[in-house]
Parts: sequence; structure tokens; C-alpha cells
Amino acid sequence: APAAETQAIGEDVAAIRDLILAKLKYSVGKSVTAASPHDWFVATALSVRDKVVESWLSSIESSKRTGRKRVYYLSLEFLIGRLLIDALTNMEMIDETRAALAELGVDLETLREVEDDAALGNGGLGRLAACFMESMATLSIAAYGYGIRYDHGLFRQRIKNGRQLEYPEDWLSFGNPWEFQRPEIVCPIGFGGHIDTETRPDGELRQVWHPGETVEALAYDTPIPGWRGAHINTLRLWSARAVDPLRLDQFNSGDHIGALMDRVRAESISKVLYPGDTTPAGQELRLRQEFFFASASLQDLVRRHISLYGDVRTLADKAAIQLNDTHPAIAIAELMHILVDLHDIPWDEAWAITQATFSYTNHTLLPEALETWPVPLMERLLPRHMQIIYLINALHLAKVSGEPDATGHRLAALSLIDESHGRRVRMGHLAFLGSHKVNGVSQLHSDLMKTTVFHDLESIAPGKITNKTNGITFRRWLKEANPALTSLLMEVVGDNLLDNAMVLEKVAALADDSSFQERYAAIRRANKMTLARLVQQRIGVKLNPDALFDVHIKRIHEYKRQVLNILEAVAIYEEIRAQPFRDWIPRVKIFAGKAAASYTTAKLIIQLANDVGKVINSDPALRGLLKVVFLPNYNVSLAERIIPAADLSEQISTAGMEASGTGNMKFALNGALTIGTLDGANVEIMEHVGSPNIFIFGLTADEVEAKRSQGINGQDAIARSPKLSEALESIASGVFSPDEPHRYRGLVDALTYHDFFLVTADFDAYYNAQRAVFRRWRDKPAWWRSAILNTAHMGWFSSDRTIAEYAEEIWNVPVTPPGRK
Ligand code: DL6
Repeated sequence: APAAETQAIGEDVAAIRDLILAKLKYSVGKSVTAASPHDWFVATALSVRDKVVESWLSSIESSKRTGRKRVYYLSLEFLIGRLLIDALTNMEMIDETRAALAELGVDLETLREVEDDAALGNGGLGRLAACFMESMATLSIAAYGYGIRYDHGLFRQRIKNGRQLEYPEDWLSFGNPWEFQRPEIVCPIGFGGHIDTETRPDGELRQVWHPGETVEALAYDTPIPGWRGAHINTLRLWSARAVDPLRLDQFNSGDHIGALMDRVRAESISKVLYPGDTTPAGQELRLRQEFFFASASLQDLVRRHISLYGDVRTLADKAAIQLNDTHPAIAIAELMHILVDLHDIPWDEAWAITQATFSYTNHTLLPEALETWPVPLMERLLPRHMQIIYLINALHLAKVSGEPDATGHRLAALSLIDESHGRRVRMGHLAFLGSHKVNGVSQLHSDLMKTTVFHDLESIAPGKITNKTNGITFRRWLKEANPALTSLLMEVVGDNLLDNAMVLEKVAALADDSSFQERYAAIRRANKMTLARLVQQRIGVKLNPDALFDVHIKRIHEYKRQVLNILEAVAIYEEIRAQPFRDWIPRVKIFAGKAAASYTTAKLIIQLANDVGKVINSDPALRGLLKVVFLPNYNVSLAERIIPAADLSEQISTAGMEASGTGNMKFALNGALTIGTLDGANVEIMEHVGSPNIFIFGLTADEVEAKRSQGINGQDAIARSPKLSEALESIASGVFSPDEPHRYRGLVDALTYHDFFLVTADFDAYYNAQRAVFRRWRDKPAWWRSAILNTAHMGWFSSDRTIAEYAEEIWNVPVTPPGRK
């Protein structure tokens, strides 16, 4: 670098070092000699936060000044992960901060590991919200994320004797340096009570809700920097608090615990992410969470709108509210309540404002995940909102009942109330009706929405359903997770790669270049060595970095078919033992993922993976040719380690069941080849990377439907496939569970007689696709060519592209692409 530039960098480093030292002393209250790694982490976080805050305040000012339309992203989940490296990257301070810390004898990588993940989400839906927050800031959209500040995020998973155990996660126990409590921003949230009808001064009637219980929502703000720090948005998370901290009279009369009951009840709302909802009490808590955060967010944004523009009737011109799945859908009834009951707006006008303001994203077609709430519960907890829902429904059904095809059956399908298993409110229908646009998250999923769950609603609102294929932020999933690969790619495409991901296309020209292949492969090998060390540390299994790393990481669910993968491992295990000296390819199967605490089959699948691993990994006959490992406590940080080290990405869901997937995109970007079904975004990944560079197998969504209609007995498929029947037999007979030979009998019976996820039907196709993977792996230039082409063609899957599409087609807000300062 020229002398002047070197000097400027030197000055930056010195200034950062001094700031970190000042934060350590005056904010953390520690001396250099007494500071723990966590103290250094906090001091470093606070120093970068200062820079973030400067830009944050000017972003807020500029949004106010320009009167820009704002986007409000309502999500019960934000699976953010760690923020230190993210903030340093986006503020373009990472190298200087690393150097400043080094001068102090502190390693930035150590501090990275000290930070707890903010795990305020279950999986894909929550991680998507986090990527979207980053891309909205990157594109200078004036956006707010609204959610819940859970005291305890997604549970910590431990594996004991192969079984999943759940422990509370405690991300706030050491404080959170990124957030700002806003004690002045408190919204009252009502529940229960009764409704009075009053006469307004103009003679019209008004419904007045008198809640029986009130809880307070307290705001905590986290700044979210976009790439290059040019624009910073706010993630506002609500924490629940009782109106009175305790009942003093009760306390003084000696009932010390009873005096705290109201507080415990109120605060339980923001206590944990996704409380178990198998009991009525669990369901009620979940509904309370949904209303709590929807109402607080709506009150907050309406207050902001009125203070800026003076008139709530212009809301839709200045605000777009995106519902991340149906979890916040009650916000539609809440906005109607605010407009009609509190601002005296006539019903039809209020409904027009509501529809113009809201839009809704669907993330799953799985029937069990489509939310419905029992009418009696809604009536008890939210009596006024239930009235509003009834009225929305009556007006909606009145409109369609005049149509010639308005049969009872059709009206029942269109109704907001499902009458088939007790009366329940369909939240998907409410979200659909109250929005001007409804989107799916991949082309296939959006198309299926039109023919399945929203078939009838689509027919009365043609064109309302649109597609927005998901994306991922390349700042985290390329630069932060795989800095070495990012540097190599930047040598080729230039250093605006993270401004405009489409420049990655230029890398395609080097796919056959042997020296580029070598450098690309060397980076993968180094990442595999790092992962191998982590695996050794965490579970004590030694991995060969030259083996093919075949990775299946995601939530454990039958439709994601971890079992199909395990069955292939068992089949190959048997074959290696039978023919130990064939030219086998050394391979490591890596699994990670959490099962919902109440999902017994998913937990059994975790145990199976662990049991199979235990037997295979310790069998000397295998000579290390196959290893199966299950890494506990999968989270964002672990994904950041595993993905850059993966050779093969398992995306093998039953076609039609995975709405999109986003892990699939992270792997392909980092150059893993995908083995997958034509499901979710795999279809579009294939279109972009080219079918020779992806291993597609199995039944298509249409074939799955046809097959299911003929019956889901697996016996024929098993009979036709000796490898499958042998693998099933060894699992069923206890080869992998000698301590309890019948442990997996039920699982195997289900696959044999009631194979809803069509594992047996797809087994041979999957097995053959794995052999095609082996053949490619043997031909190293061909393998690396495919890997490089995957990276080169993944630019389109940047969440910047997805967000730009939402901005243009759904929210009607302008975007400003990032660029060099
Ligand atoms: O859209 C994000 C993500 C998709 O990529 C996954 O395919 C899908 O399974 C996931 N959906 C959920 C479902 N939750 N609910 N309801 O997490 O969304």
C-alpha cells in the first residue's frame, strides 16, 4: 500500500486500540491484567458499537427527513447468531480491529468464540428473517424488525447415550452489549375482559374493549448494520413486564410467593422461544406471545406514523408490514381494532388501509404447521379481535356467496372459521384476506400454494399469490464463514463482490483452470482440517480431511429424510464389510440438528444416527473408510464452521415438502455439490448451476402426490431392493442397538407399512445418485470444475436480490444498492 494509506491504517489501528482500552476500563470496569476473554469481547463490541451508533442515528434522521416509506418486518423469530464479526465486517473494521487486539495480546478469533449465539429462532424461517434484516439495511431500506426478546432462545442440545436432551439456553446471562433498553417505550397489551357498546359524539356506535388483564411490552433495540455501514436499521424486540412488580399488600400480609404471581404470569410471555404447545396451557401461551408482539409492534408503528404524518389514514402510503408466516397474523385484526375502535375510521376504509399495508409470506405447506386457534380460546383471550374476525369473515363470505359456484363446500373452504374439528380460526386465511400480496419462498412452493392450501382463496383473488425465492446474505455466509474463499474470489471478480453478487459469474471462466482449481481445493482442505479439529474436540472422533465430507445439517424432521441418508450409510457399511478391498472412497457423514422436544420420532432418528455412528466408527474392518458423526447443539455458529468444509450437501426432502431451504444455498455458494430432490429452491439451484453440477434424484412433487394416492405401503419397494431390505433388517434386528435390540422396530415398521415420506420409494434412486457422486469425486478436475461452477452461479441467491424484489413488487419502496465509499 502507498505510504499515506499505510499511515492512515496505522492511525486507525491505534485509535481502535485506545477505544477498546477505554471501553475495557470505563464500561466493563476491568484492568488489562484482570480482563477475561469475555471482558475483551464486551470492550471490543462496545467499541464497534460506537461506530454503528453514529451511522444509526444519521440513518434514523435521514429516514425522517426524507419521509421515506418504512418497512416493518414482523417475525416471531430472528435467528441472528453472533454479531461481533458481523458488525466488524459490515463496518469494514475487521482487519484494523484484529491488528489493534493483537497489539494488546488478544486474538480476535478467541473473542468470536466467546460470544453467545442469539438463537431467537427455530430454523429456516428465523434465519431468513436475520438475512433479510441485513439485506434491508444493505439496500438502505428504512426497515424495522419487530419480534420478542426471549430470555431463553432455542434450547441447548446435549447428546447423552445417543439421545437428545434439552437444556435452557441462556444467552443473556452475561448481558448483551448490542442492545439498548428503551424504558420510555412501553406499550400496554390487553387480554380478556369485556366489550361495551358506546355512542360516539356523531351518533355512530363504537365498540369499547375493556381488557381484564394488562401486560406491558418493553422495547429493546439492536442496531443492524448493512454492508459498508452506510445504513443501519433497528431490530426492536419486546420484553413482557407486569404492570406492578408485586402485590405489596399480599407481600406484606406474608404471601410472598402469591404476591409475585401476576408478575410471573406476565413475564412468562417473553420467557422462552416456542413454548411446547401440546397442552392447552402451552397453546394459550403461544397465542399470548403472538398477540403481545403483534399489538406492541402495531401500537408502536401507528404512534410513529401519527407523530410523523399526523393522520393514520395515510398509513399505507408510508408503511409496509410484512407478516413472516402466520405467527403475527393477529396483527390484521389488531390494526382494524386500532383504526375502527380507537381512531373512528369507517370499517370499509379501515379494511382498505389494512389490506394495502399488509403482506404475508407463507413458509410451509405442512398441515400441522398451518396455524388455527380454537374459537373459545380466542373469544376468552381476545374477545374484541374475535368479533372483528367474525365481521371480516361475514363480509368476505357475503361477497362470494352470490357467485354461481358458491356451494356449501366451497364456502366452508373459504371461511376464516374451520368447522371440521371443533371451530377454529384459520390464521393463514386471515393473513391472506388482510394482505394485498401473499408469497411463497421458492417457485415450486409458490405454485403449490395455488393448488393446495390457498387454492380456493386464490380463485377469488387471482394474482395475489406471488413468488419470492429466498436468499442468504453473502456477508455472513461467504465472507465471514469462508474468508479465504472470499479473498480468492475477489482476486477474480474484484472487491465489489459483496456489493453485487452477480459478479461471481466471472468465476465460471476459471472452472477448468488447474491452478485455480488447486487454490480452490486447498482452501476447502484447510476448512476441513479446522472442522476435523472441532469434531475431535467436541465428540472425540478423528476425521480424515481427505475423505469426502457428506453433510446433512438442519432441523430433524421426517420430511427432511435424515433416515434415507442413514440407510445409505448402513447399506455401504454392509458392502464395505462384505468387500473390504474394493476401491472405496473414504467418506464422513456429518449430521447435526435439533428435534422439537415433543417430536418423538425425530428424537429417535437422532438416536439412530448416533447408534449407527457408534458401531461404524469403532469397526476396525472399515479401516476408517466410513465415519458417521452427529455434532451436538447445531446453531448458526456451528453452521458457519461446517458449511465451508462440506464437499456434499444433503437436500433430500420428500419433493413438495421443503418450502425452499436456505442451507442448500449456503452450501452451493461455498462450493459443495448438492445431492437433492426436485424440491423447494433445489429446483432453481439446478437451473442456475446447471444439471451436470448437481445430483438430482427421486420422485418429483407430482409423482409424490400420485404415489401417495396409490397407497404408502413400502413393502414393494423394499422387496425390489436387496440393499434396502438388508439395511432395514439390520437396523430392526438391533445390530446398532445391541443394548435394546427392538429400539428401532417401530421405525422400520413405519417405513415398511406406512411410508408417508416415501423413503423406501426413493432409496434406490438416492443410492445410485450417491454412486454418481463417488464417480465424480474420483475425477478430481471434474469435481472441482462442478464445485467452482456452483460458486460462480449462486449470485442470484443473494438475499439482496430477494429483498430488492420484495421492495419493488410488494412494498413499493426504493432501494439503494451498496457501493464503495
Ligand atoms: O422460508 C424459510 C424457510 C424455508 O427455507 C424452509 O424450507 C421452510 O421449512 C421454513 N419453514 C419453517 C416453517 N415454520 N413455520 N411455520 O420454518 O422456512
